[in-house]
Amino acid sequence: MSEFKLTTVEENEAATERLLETGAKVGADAWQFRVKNQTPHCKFGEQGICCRICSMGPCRITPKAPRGICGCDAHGIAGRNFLRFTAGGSATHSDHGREICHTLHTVSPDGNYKVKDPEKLIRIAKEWGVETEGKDVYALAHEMSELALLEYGKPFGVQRFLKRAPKHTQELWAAAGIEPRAIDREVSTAMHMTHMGCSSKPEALVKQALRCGLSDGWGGSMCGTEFSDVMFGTPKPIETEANLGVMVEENVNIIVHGHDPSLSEMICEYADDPEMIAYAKEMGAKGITVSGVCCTSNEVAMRRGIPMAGNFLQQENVVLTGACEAIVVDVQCIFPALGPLSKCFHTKFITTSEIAQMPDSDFVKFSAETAGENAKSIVKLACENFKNRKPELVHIPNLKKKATVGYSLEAIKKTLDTVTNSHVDETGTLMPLVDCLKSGVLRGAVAMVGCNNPRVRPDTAHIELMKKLIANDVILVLSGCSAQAAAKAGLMDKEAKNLCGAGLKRVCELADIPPVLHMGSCVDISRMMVLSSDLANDYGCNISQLPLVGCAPEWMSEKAVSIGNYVISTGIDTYLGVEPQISGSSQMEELLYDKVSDWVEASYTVEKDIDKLGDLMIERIEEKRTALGI
Ligand code: BF8
Ligand code: SF4
Repeated sequence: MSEFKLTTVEENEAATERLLETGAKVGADAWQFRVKNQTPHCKFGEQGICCRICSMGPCRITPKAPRGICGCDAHGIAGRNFLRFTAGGSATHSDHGREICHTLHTVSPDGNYKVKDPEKLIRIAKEWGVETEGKDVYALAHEMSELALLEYGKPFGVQRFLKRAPKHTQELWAAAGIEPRAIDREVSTAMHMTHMGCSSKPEALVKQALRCGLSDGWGGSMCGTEFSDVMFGTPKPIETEANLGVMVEENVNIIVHGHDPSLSEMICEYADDPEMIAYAKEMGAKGITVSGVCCTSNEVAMRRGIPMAGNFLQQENVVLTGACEAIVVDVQCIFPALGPLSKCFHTKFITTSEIAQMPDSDFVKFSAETAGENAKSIVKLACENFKNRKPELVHIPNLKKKATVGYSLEAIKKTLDTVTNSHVDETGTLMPLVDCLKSGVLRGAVAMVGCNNPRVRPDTAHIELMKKLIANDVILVLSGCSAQAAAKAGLMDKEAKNLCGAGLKRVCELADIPPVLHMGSCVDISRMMVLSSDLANDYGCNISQLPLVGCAPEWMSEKAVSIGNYVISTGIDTYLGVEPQISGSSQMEELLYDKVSDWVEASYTVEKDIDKLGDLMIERIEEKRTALGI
């Protein structure tokens, strides 16, 4: 037991250095070099005070030029930029959700996609007031798919899933005028409001940013999560491994990267097909290994136990191993750099979505209707590419850790019910967690999410914060690249309980869980919203009163801002290690870091000193405990 040791960031960095040496031999570029070329960054952009939404500009705000040509000031410009940033993220998550809803429309008992969790489908149908009695499950799936797709464009009303939130939260949203209407409408309204000559009032822009975020978290992302579970199965705890060492030198290595599980599920299916394995052997390999990068990896890890090769800033590393036959991507967070990089090796860079088309890639158009054929042809292509490997370039770092993943809300409830057996009903409750919080066995919970960003030494903020929090009896729920950072380090190994305070350690032992729980991909932060709602209801308090905070210590994407906005809108204070691009406007800072809590009872805190960021979260958790009288 005492043998348990985390993989350090230094060990990961040494592995990367070694891979970059291979890269140097073949003239490969890498993000580490491009960061240097891009530093220092444009100050106007960093502060959010460059406006280029009309061709009278671009206008940049300086002490000498306090207004753009149209007269917009720094607050209006930073506010508009922030709202557009949010709209980009919300559109992206929600469109992913829409794809899932479309895929749901193709399900059939003998088709590419099936209903793997009919109970969940029926549960959501009942929630939406749809008659389920005596209905064929596939007919119901098609009906639900159409209803879900209407959530994107319905002319009247607000998102159906809002009803999952506690009454108090719903009332706050109504009072602030931020209940999201049709998902697409909130993105369109954001674009409209930020057109030249529309809104330049920070309050109005921030409110729409919250509403647009909510249309993601409680709309598009929630559809993505829920209907992915219906088709691919609701995650349950499952063992897997993480870090580059999951790639297998003698096998055909296929990396799946991106976000939409429709593609990766099919690739995994065919990579397991005896016919394909025989084909790989014919090509000189011993078998086929599929592993993942970014959120696609989270999706297939938590449903199939597919190993996780790495997170966002490790995507180039998988190619640099020289042992990657194909990196197959769908949408989002894919470096265009993978095209030229793959050309330095034998790797096939396979793009599959019209949404994410890139130079120097092989495009295999993937669609739900032809998914089986598409996946088979991609797996075949990868197998055939095995013989093109250059053995002298092959080096897979010998780093990997065990991880238990797959803690959907359903799985958490089931697992926690084992801690005490006094509150079990058929769906489970969060009462054991409430009891642990009340008694102080657990001090609180942190939802840690988000990306890597070269502005932060990759993974350090995630890992250091996690270590600090678990040592202080704070349990973590994780998603996205934060989850992968944890898994690579070993924090999702159940043995990591030895790094916890006495209370959390006891919970880990009793429930047989790791101290940091993998809740999935970034769209699955919607799971965390339902978790916090149920927890508040079970506790008998408001979400904002719970000893619970959100944290994105290394965030980088527009999606992360959309997420942040719906997390604070749900009443959860959110702590950031990277500053949003609004520092050029004192009014925007005041709104996001303070005043917004008048509407939603939560706000953002930014602190680049990671140790301090951890202290601030613990302080906030303790403040909330005191206010609750526990
Ligand atoms: O949606 S955490 S780098 S992979 S944006 Fe991207 Fe960030 Fe990773 Fe998933 Ni989320
Ligand atoms: Fe400049 Fe105003 Fe045009 Fe923006 S909208 S580019 S501030 S003139």
